[in-house]
Amino acid sequence: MNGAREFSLSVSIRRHDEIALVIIDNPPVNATSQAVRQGLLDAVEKINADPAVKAGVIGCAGKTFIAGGDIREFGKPPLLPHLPDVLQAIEDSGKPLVAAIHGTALGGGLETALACHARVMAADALVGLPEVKLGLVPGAGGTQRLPRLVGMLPALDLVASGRQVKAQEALSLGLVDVVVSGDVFEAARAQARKLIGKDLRRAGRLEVPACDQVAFAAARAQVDKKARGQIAPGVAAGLVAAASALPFAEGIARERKTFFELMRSDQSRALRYVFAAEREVARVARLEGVAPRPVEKVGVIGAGTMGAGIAVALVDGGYDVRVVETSAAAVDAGVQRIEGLWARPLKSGKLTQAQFDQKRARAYVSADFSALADCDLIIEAAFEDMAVKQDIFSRLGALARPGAVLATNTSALDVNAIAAFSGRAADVIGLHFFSPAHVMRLVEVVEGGRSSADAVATGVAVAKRLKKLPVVCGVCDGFVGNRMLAVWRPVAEMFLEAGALPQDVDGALEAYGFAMGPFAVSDLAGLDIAWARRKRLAATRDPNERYASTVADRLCDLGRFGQKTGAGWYVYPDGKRTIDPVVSELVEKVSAEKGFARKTSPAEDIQRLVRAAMINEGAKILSEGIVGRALDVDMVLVHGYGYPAWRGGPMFEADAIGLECILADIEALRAFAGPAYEPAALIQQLADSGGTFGELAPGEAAPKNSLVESLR
Ligand code: T1G
Repeated sequence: MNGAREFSLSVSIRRHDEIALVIIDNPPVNATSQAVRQGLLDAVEKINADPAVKAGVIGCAGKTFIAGGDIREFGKPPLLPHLPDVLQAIEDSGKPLVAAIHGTALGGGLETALACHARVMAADALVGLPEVKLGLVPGAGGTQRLPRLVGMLPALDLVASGRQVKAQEALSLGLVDVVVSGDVFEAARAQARKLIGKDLRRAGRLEVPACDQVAFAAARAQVDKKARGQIAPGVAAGLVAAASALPFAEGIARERKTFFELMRSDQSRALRYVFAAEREVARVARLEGVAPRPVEKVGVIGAGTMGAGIAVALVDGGYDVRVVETSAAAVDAGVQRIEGLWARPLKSGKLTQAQFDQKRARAYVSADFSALADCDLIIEAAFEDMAVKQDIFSRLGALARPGAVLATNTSALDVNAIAAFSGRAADVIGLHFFSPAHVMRLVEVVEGGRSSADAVATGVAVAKRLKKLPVVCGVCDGFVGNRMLAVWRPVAEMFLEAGALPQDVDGALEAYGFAMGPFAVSDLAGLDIAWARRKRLAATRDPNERYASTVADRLCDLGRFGQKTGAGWYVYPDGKRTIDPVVSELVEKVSAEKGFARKTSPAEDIQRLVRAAMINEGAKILSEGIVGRALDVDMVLVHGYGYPAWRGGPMFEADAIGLECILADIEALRAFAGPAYEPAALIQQLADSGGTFGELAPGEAAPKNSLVESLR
């Protein structure tokens, strides 16, 4: 190494004194693609071959340390050199090597740092082993080096959860040696200088610290329970256990073998699809090049549960917010609700009092409608009643500044009708948040028939700034998510009439991987919302359609609206979901009244028919052009309705299973649930042609004379 600076494609070495600085520069996130692995290996060799160099620092250009293996290379034949071999060379280096961590050191990135002889971390950086979130396990020594450095229990937690760790916690765990708020490279150089001539701490050669076996077994059992059908966390826990049972080299070999097995698994394929879809979903071809309108000040109408959650999300996203209520009492209640949402992070120390005060000051709540006059975006989150919306949007049409985007958070009403009230429909969109709005990532950005492209692009841009997932969709009853729910919830109810009890259906769907079964969810959300919708639609319901909500109606008649009334499909003594014999009796009674001879349904039947209902409706949504891509439907279900991410979403799963099989399930569903569940033409068509939902080009499923197309 002669000059002060040498380059490979993505890795360069800079040297001013006896410390060499190895800089990885592989945008966007410095993933360990082949060129990086080769460059790192060359750098270690050069450092060790150059007598003028006494130690090295490994760091990255750009906004982050290595964020992991290159996801684009996954599933392809691995190219030499392999990352575990590169990291072994780093660990075995005769000269000290120190990692300088900024941004997010994740997966293979943290594994690289673990192979170094010391780690220096910027105070605002994050580290973690998120491989389980991609259905994988760490594949470059993470499961073997981490327990040796931090102990078995913390390693189990980090590897099995995939969570990201802040600098202070990393320091106290012994995961890093130094945390700095200044120049991380300078601090790493100083650390490297200290190690010159010393015995180096090589993680792979350390003894695994002793651990309480009972506590470890309990923690492993907890991991399995939490995984709800996902394989990777339990497998990762097993590899951590192997660290204390096997010599390091054998542990590494087992980890590597397991990594490749999981790479080929359906679950990993699904989770990698979800990772890509989460990033793709906000890119909508027809909005490309459309500049969003600038937004700084946002109005929110209504400070109920939704309005307060939206206001908090907006302030957290850095907007100035004007919340408007109808009376002084409602303003007080709204202020309390908003403050309440920040109270928990304040209590846990996630927010300081100063930050709380600052946020609080950015949400101005009043009963003065004219406070909205200079807002760039106004989100209406008032009562779900067309007359209320009419009043609000006609007033907004007169009051809002020209160019302001007017959004409704309606989940059930016609956005086109609401837009018409404003007299400026081009400015109107739907922004359908999910409750709790400051937590849930999904936002349906509803494009009305006359919404202008830049108003829609503004909705997408604002959702992105809130770190949410915007799914652009057209107008239909329930948009994507509630429309899907409106077809699969009745199927769940039909199983009650046929012989199951709520806990059987919930149990089957929770075993499938749903966070909660439909009846538990309904208790959480409140039975009264769906009840109101059923009553609203009663007049127009097809009398030939099978009606399966009788039990739900009777529960509502009894005032059992779910958790908020202490009883619904279940009862909640001490807050714990508990089976209620009263509900079992009611279910049996309704079955008898309707003439059903009750018999139990296998969990698999429940799972397959509920899934078939979702896929069928998803196909109709695509055919009507309500969304452009199958991934839009999947993102709504995974992020809004607890569909297990490791299954990819209903449309991805349908493709993976094969549409001929799905078609057979939908036919079985129609036989069970009635003619409303006729197979969608699109599925028949794709099954005949051997096509898949995933291969459809954006909008291809929709005929050119679809509603959205014709209105555009
Ligand atoms: N490989 C390739 N591209 C990646 C990538 C990766 N690992 N991570 C992100 N990108 C792309 C992403 O697709 C997007 O590109 C752009 O970078 C910005 O990402 C052996 C093998 C790092 C916290 O799981 O968590 O290591 O879509 O929009 O919000 O054990 O990306 O715009 O074209 O997300 O600032 C483990 C995954 C891999 C980390 C940045 N690592 N990435 O978030 O930007 S497994 C991960 C993230 C592994 C070893 C195995 C986040 C981020 P495009 P972004 P961001």
